[in-house]
Amino acid sequence: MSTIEERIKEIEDEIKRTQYNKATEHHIGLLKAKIARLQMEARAHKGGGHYGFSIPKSGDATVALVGFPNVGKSSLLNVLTNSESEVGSYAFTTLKAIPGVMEYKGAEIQILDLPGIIENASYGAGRGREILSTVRSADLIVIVTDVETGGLDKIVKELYNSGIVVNRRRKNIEIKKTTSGGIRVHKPKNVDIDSEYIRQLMKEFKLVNADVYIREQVNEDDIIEAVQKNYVYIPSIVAVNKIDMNGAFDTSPLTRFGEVFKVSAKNRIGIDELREGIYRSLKLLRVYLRNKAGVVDFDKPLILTDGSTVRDVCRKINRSLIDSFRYAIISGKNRPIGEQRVGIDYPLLDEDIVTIISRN
Ligand SMILES: Nc1nc2c(ncn2[C@@H]2O[C@H](COP(=O)(O)OP(=O)(O)OP(=O)(O)O)[C@@H](O)[C@H]2O)c(=O)[nH]1
Ligand SMILES: [Mg+2]
Repeated sequence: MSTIEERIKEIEDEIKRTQYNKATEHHIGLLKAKIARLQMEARAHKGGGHYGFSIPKSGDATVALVGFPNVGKSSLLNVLTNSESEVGSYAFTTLKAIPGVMEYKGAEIQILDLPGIIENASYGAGRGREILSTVRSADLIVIVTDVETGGLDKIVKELYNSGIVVNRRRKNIEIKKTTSGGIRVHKPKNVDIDSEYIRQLMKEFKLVNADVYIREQVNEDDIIEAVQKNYVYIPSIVAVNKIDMNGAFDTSPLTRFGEVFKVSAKNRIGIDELREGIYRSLKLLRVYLRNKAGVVDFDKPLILTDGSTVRDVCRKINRSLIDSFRYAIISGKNRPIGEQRVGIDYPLLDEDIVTIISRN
């Protein structure tokens, strides 16, 4: 371990020893900020490396299977996709990223089987850097565990240490550096985080002059993430494998990591539900196009992500359509009022039927 890593461990131990209460919460928050800053330093030290297992992204979305060794990640990849990843009854069977494709409701979803995560992965243990760097670019994380394995918070911690936040969204916080004036905190009355506390947190990151805009209820984690900027937020679900060994397994402690699916890769239990859960969590939109002859192709939807607009449809068909665009006609299952004429920035719903009218 490097000296930075030792220093982080020391502070982590101090947090563990400190009873959490009103009198100590700010102290603990500042220690967390210190850890976050040291971790950033540790990453920069090691070259910051964004070198994953160079698997090119393919399809409409990418899903990473993340979990301890031997829980059945490869077995799951094999039942979810067309791929064959080696399965073994011991830890560290998988040594690199193995991609597979799951076709579901017209979407092609890339699933990545990865080596197991172990403690200190974020410091590079067990090819941790490559694993976490690959996970970083995923659209969804499936945390895989089994009925005999606990400690998922350790996995979440390794992800967090490498700058990956699961199952939580980015908060509306803006930090603008200034040249003078100290730390000025701007927040609505109902946001109760203490301004002096925010000043102290900023100090941990050596920020002395800045305007801090806080637009909703936040805690110190949200602030720490906003200062460092290099966090990614990825939704997560949990797959509890080997349910054939213990059907009564209690999943309630796991719900804080995301929606939980009980599965058995071996006996193919719960696999369809997991497929549907993956698809639903990706929040993909299916858009059907009407061609010049007026025929709708329901077999080959365009797959877009939540929040996409007509512009994204044009972009997917052919960039030049954006320039020649006149208007679009939209209808669909989720549009009770029937056909509507809309502009290029109109937001789409799942299963919209779209006709693009262009100038040529
Ligand atoms: N009982 C039972 N065993 C399973 C199930 N799925 C996988 N296994 C067994 O669990 C062991 C590990 O399976 P893998 O798929 O290799 O696990 P992994 O998570 O990819 O392991 P690493 O690559 O080493 O991290 C193998 O012996 C599998 O046969 C299941 O649903 N039920
Ligand atoms: Mg494996």
